[in-house]
Amino acid sequence: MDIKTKNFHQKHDSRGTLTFLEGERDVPFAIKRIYYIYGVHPEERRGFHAHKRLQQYLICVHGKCSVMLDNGLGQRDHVVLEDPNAGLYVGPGVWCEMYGFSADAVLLVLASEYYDEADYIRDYDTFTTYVNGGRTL
Ligand code: T46
Repeated sequence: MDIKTKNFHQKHDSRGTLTFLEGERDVPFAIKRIYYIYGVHPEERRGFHAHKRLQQYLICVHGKCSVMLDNGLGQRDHVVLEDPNAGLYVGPGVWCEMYGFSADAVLLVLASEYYDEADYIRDYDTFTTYVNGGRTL
């Protein structure tokens, strides 16, 4: 499955901590878009889609949330995001569901492409057909 977790650079001093990352250096793409998700009810789930081309880094910069990742070929993973210094890379062709948001969670996402609804696969059966080679979408 095309996912990985990574810790970014941190600078600590008496004033606190600064984390930084650079496009095409710390993340493997030029960052074209940033969005963030917050105010999610703890019982709510989001996502339920995969992307055809989009690469993303998910960083929970405050609070906590979890991500379920599925490659459509029988492999599933769950990743807890609760460290503002840690990112989860999600490549194309990975079904993604976010859940378990704490009330104070802020999920920051760095994306390799501008928003394009045509890049989303929002139906799970269509997704499994897609990753199994039925790429006639
Ligand atoms: C993803 C996960 C991690 C825009 O107009 N522009 C944007 O850049 C984005 C991200 C969304 N939207 C619109 C599309 C929908 O009308 O905002 C609305 C909510 O988006 P969506 O239901 O796709 O949100 P999530 O939380 O289910 O998924 C989002 C991203 O869309 C998706 O790419 O990988 O976060």
